[in-house]
Amino acid sequence: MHNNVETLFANLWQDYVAMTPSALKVHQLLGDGDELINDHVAFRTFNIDKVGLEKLAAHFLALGYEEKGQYNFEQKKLKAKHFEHADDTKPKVFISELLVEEFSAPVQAIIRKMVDAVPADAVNKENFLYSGTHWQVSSEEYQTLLNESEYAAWVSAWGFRANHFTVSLNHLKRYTLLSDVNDKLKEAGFELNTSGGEIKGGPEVHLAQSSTMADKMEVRFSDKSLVIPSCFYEFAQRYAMPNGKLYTGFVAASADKIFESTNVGM
Ligand code: OOG
Ligand code: NI
Repeated sequence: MHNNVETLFANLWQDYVAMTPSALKVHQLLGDGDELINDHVAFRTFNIDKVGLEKLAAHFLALGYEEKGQYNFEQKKLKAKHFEHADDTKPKVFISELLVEEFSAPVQAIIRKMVDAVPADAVNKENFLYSGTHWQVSSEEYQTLLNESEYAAWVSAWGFRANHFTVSLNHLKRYTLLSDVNDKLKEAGFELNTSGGEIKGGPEVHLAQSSTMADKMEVRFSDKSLVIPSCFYEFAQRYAMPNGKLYTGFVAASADKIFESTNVGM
C-alpha cells in the first residue's frame, strides 16, 4: 500500500501516459502549461475475491478515501462503487468489477485462469494499482472474451492500471463549456466517444461528461501481437444541486456509455 496520495496518483499517471500517448497531447492542448485538476480516475477488475473491487478499494481506503456511491450496469454485467477523499481537491475514484458468474463457461474459464495466475500477495503491494497483467492469454482467448464482453477483453490485455483520468472542467482555466472542449479536441484530430451523444448527461443530472476513444497500442499475446484499444481521457463538468452543493456522484446512464470508450471500433 502507498502511504501518500500524491505519490500514488503520480505513479498511476506515469503508467497511464505510457499506455495513452495522446493523454500528454490532450494535456498540452487544454492546459497549455497550467496544472490540470483530475475529477476522477477509474479502474476495472473482476468480481473474484482475490482481485475484486474491494481489493483495489483497500488501497484508497488506507489513504483516507471513503465509499460514497454504488452503481449497477445490468446489460454490461458490471457493478461499481465510487470513493471520495475528505480533501475535495483529491481525485474521486471509480472502481468497477465484472460479474464473472454471468458469462459463458469458456469465458469464465479464461478469467479464472487469469486470476489464478495472480500471486497471492500481489494485491497488497504498493504497485498493485498500476501492475498491469499477471497472466498470459492467447489472441484467441482475447477474442473469446471480446465476443461476450469488451470489458473482460480489455482487462485481459491491460490488467490493473488506471483506465482513464478525467479533466475537471470546473477547475479548467481556459474553457468553461464542455462543448468548447469537445470542439477543440475534434479540431486537433481526436476521436470522441459518440455513444449516447458526444455529451453524456448535463445540468439536469448535475454532471456532464465526454471522452476520447481509447488510443490503440500493440499488445503481445502468448501467440502474437495485436493493436487494440488501450486507455482514454475523460472530461467532466459538475453542477450544483438544489441545495447549492456541487454534485459529487456518478450517473449510471452516462457511465454506461463511457465504458464504451475502449470499444474496438473501425
Ligand atoms: C468506467 C466508465 C464510467 C464515468 O465517469 O462515468 C466512468 C470505465 O470505463 O471503466 O468512468
Ligand atoms: Ni470516468
